[in-house]
Amino acid sequence: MIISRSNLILTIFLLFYFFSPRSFLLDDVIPNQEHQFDTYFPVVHLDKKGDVYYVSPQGNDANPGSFVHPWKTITKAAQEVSPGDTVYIREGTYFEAPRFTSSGTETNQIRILAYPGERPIVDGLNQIPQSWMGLIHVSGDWVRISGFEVRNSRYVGIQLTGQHDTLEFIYSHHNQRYGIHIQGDYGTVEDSRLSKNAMVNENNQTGIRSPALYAGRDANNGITDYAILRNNTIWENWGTGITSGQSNGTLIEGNIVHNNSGNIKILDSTNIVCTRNFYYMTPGSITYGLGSNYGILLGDEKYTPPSANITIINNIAYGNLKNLSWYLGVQGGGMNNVLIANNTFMNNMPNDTNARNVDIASGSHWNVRILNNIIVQDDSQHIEDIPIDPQVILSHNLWSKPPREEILGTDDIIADPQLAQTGDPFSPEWFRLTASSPAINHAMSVPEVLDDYFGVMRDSLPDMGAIEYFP
Ligand SMILES: [Ca+2]
Ligand SMILES: [Ca+2]
Repeated sequence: MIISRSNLILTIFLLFYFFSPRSFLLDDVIPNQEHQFDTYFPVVHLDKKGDVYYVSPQGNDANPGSFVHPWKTITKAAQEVSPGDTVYIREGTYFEAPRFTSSGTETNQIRILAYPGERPIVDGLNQIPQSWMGLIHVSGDWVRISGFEVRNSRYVGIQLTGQHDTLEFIYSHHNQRYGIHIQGDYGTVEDSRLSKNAMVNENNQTGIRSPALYAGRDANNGITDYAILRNNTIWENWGTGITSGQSNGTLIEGNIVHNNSGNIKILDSTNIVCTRNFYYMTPGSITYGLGSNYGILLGDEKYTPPSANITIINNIAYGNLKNLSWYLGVQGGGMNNVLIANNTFMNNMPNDTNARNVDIASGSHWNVRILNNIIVQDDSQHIEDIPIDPQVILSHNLWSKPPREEILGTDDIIADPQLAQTGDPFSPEWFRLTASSPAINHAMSVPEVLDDYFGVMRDSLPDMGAIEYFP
């Protein structure tokens, strides 16, 4: 008789089950069927994928860390976890600064998860941790943390210095410096919320505008590679919303970034893709007029590395000081192989003499392409301040009012783009094209732009702006 491996495991399990004392089984059984494991055997771990532990404020670190007898601190869990282990954190507030130094593997991540339906809070009371550390600090690789609220860190909310670490469903707020800092390579932050970070600059009192979400400055080699910052909501931070700085290969995708001291900053970075983000300023918001309130700001500060290969496509910007800008840093330089395509840039901050909708300083630019954008400026302010430079190529843009003659391309359109402008202006739907929009089918094909803001594939005659029109 041939017995398959899974049948053999099941047989052994059943033998254990029926011939074991029952108390032997109860402690580690997952009490909630929402957790799906390929093979979960609570006692014998014949096909071991890792242990499951629990932490609760009502627990005790002398306990075994089971559901019935949980640990008390996340710090204890951090000391005990091995590859493949899962730790569920129960509801409550934890006043501690756990450090995850153990590494998982690609197939056996270490998972630190909020218990389903519960939201554990890690609170630093503005007293911990020490400078340059995260209140939750991850130096191991392949660690996944999900569902936490992190607040009042004396420095960083969560810091990732290992590789392949992932954060998801995090709410990081009221931290003194960064909300989340990815330093190690292949870090991911998704579906998270960040607000009221850079409290050190509350009401613009210090000028220390620490980013809420920051990818950069790998402690190992200086450059943070391949961070993914995706589908996060980032608002009312006293520093920059998102910064990619001293990094390579960062993907900034699908974020809603609004009313930060500045919204998105890309500097000292190579091979960056910034796509499908919606970023805006609302008059009357707490940061409005404090700091510089830029939309996307490009430039270099450290020149390690000098920025190059930046792709900015399918974004929607509304009411920023400058919806897109590049500044000349102290060491000079220029925009190096930059594509700015199929964005919708609408109105900059009113009544600000520094405001420009699209503002690019002169520099030693190379292969800068500004294509298929919709640029709307409803008031009398400048619609562009772009250098007249053969390396800055403009084509197929729609302008609501004329740019300077040298900036106007032969296939450009000067017209009202006829945006929907119905419902909430601070929602992407407001920026959809209507049926008679002159932007429809008048973009040029750009290989880098296959889909639109909503991730919908564009048709064979692409439209200008961030959103493809479908009747
Ligand atoms: Ca690196
Ligand atoms: Ca079309």
